[in-house]
Amino acid sequence: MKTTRSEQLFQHAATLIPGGVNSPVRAFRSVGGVPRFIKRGQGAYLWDEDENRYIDYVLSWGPLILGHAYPAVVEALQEAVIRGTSYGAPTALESDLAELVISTVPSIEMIRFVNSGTEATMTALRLARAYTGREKIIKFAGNYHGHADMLLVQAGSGVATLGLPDSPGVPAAVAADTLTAPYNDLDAVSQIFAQYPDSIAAVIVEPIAANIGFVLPEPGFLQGLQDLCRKHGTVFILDEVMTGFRVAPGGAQEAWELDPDLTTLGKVIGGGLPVGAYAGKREIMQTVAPAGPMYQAGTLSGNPLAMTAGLATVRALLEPGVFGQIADSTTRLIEGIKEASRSAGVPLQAGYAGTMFGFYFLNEEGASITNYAEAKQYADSEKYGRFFHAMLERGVYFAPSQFEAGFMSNAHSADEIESTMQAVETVFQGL
Ligand code: HOZ
Repeated sequence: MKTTRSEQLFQHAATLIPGGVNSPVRAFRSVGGVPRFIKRGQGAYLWDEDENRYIDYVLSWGPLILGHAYPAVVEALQEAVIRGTSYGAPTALESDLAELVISTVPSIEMIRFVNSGTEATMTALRLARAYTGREKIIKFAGNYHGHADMLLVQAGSGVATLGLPDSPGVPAAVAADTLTAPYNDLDAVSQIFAQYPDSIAAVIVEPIAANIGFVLPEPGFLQGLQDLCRKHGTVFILDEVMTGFRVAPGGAQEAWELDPDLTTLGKVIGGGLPVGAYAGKREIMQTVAPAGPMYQAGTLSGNPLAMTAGLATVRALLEPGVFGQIADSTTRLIEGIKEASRSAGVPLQAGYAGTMFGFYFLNEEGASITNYAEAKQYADSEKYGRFFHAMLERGVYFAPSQFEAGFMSNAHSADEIESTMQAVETVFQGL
């Protein structure tokens, strides 16, 4: 496969941008080699600058649930852009998207749009602290909630991929109020509550630990967290930036019948443009300025292009049969990969929920990964790197890290799944 142009572009970018990328996992550090510089995307496919074509299971890290350049989204954006790109003043579009999200995600009564998932989680925590008058928060080891200071503690995603300790530059005083527990360990959370019964402002959790690979919640874990929060007057924040509109149309909270106080969203609700949101119970959301005293603002928040792309995406996704078809493709792919791993004798842990998925190559037959410590212990990153490059050679683009999730779109037809499976079966034989 010719990659000359990507190599040249990467070398040039590295002289201008730290590591040559604007987000660390994109640099291929954990799998080695040169990141592909992308020229265009259409449907289920990406083309790089050397004109190599790939079936894309990264999908901009989740947002593109309809595939690249989905016609209804492109047309809506073309119509919107000639009316101006940003007004810094309210629009009807913001209420249209707000109504759509509120009517689809069970627990949400009010919503505030921001520009990224990082902004959403950071502000949801400020809100929880303002609402409760408390300062401590609980997060889970390996859960990634963006890169705000108090959340870069035992974080996942790029931090896990690069094997970084907690980031320098985070003041110890800011991190001191972030208490951590292992994911899927309710007893550890109970112990923290026993130690600080009236001081915890919020528990924030990824319903699926999807920034250390893909770890599903064990039965009762999320409900148990919600119960502990209710008991202690703590705000329960479900971080659905990845799972929102992906695990089910109403997110993980619909799938597992949860009622979080606050929800954070991003990715799908922006249809590929920069959007985040924090949302939840009216009583708590009324604390946000100018309705209440907790301040948060943003020049481009709720901008008309992002709202337009989000509306077109969510409307198309909610058309009858669309979500189910994407979920069926996910099931077919992952069940196929599991079957192929059994036939080839490759120890693998694979999982999926709705339209997202992930798999680990295990370095020990029979090992099971339920949290970050186990992911670090049992995930064979070297084997993942070989698999990743062999798939890339065959025109299939999975995440360039064992510690990231995969995503399916409406554009992935039976043909793309079939081609992917043929490549997987061949590659597994040589692993
Ligand atoms: N935080 C994203 C993965 N969970 C990576 C985003 C990117 O590199 O674009």
